[in-house]
Amino acid sequence: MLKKFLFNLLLLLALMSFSCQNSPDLAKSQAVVVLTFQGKGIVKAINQDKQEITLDHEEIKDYMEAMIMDFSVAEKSMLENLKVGDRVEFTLKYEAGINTITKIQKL
Ligand SMILES: [Cu+2]
Repeated sequence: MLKKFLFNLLLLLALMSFSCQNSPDLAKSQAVVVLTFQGKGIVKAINQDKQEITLDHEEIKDYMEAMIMDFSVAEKSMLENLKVGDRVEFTLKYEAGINTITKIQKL
């Protein structure tokens, strides 16, 4: 009797952990939010090694106030023709909490 109870309990726990492990992961993978924003700013620094650019950017509509911050760029080559002081226009991709500049050009 006790054995059957324990078995049922274990079965229940197994089912619970199965559903708990799977449904949130599934929900997460289906709900990866990818957003893109357009921005403008001034180049403050370029770090080729870290593949980063520091921009003094204007307000990014529906996303950020104006500020100076570092951004990762999708490819190192995107930094090649830029220098400190350039005014730029950029496309920012937000995915799973990470910002990446996917396009940047001098204005
Ligand atoms: Cu910012």
